[in-house]
Amino acid sequence: AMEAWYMDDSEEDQREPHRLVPNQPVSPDRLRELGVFHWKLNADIYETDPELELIRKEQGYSYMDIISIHKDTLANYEEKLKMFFEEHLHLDDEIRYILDGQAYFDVRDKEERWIRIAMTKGDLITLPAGIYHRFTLDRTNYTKAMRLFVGEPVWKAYNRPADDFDIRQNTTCGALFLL
Ligand code: KMT
Ligand code: NI
Repeated sequence: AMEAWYMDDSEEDQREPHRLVPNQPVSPDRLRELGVFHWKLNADIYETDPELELIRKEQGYSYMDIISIHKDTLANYEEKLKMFFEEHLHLDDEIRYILDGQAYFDVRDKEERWIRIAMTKGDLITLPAGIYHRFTLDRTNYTKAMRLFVGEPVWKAYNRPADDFDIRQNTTCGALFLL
C-alpha cells in the first residue's frame, strides 16, 4: 500500500523522507477525509490497461500526457522542481499516475501539518481542488508520471497564500468562523 506520514520540520534536503521519530503514519482513511484518493495499478501495461481505462471513463479524465522528471529530460529542471515544491493550490483536482521511479506529494492536513505521501510505480493519486500541496523528487532524482485532467488542462498554480478563492471558503471551519 501507498505509505504516508507526518513530516518533521527540519531544514535538511527536501528529497529526504523527513519522518518523525518515532514515525507517525497517516492511513488511507485519513487521506480520504482530506479528499485525497488513491488507486494501485499495473504501470507496466498503462498503454492498454482496462483498469486505467475504467477509472478514466468513470472520473471523466479525458486528457492525459506524460512528464519525465529528470535533469536530462525536463527543460528548466531546477526551476520547475523549485516551483513544484512551493506550497500552492489549483482550482481543479491534481491527478497523477506514477509510471516509473518515485516521488513525494506533501499535503496539508486540517491542522496545517504536512503529510508526506510516498508515490511509487503504479500509484495513481488525486488531490482535491483547493488543497495546499507541493511535490518533490526523492533521493533517486527521477520519476515519470501521467498527468490526467477532466477536459482541457489548466496547470495554473496559486502559491500560498491563496485563500480568497471560493474553493477555500466553503468549509465547515470557514462557515463557523463567519457565524
Ligand atoms: C504540481 O502541480 O504540483 C505538479 O504538477 C507536480 C509535478 S507533476 C508529477
Ligand atoms: Ni500542484
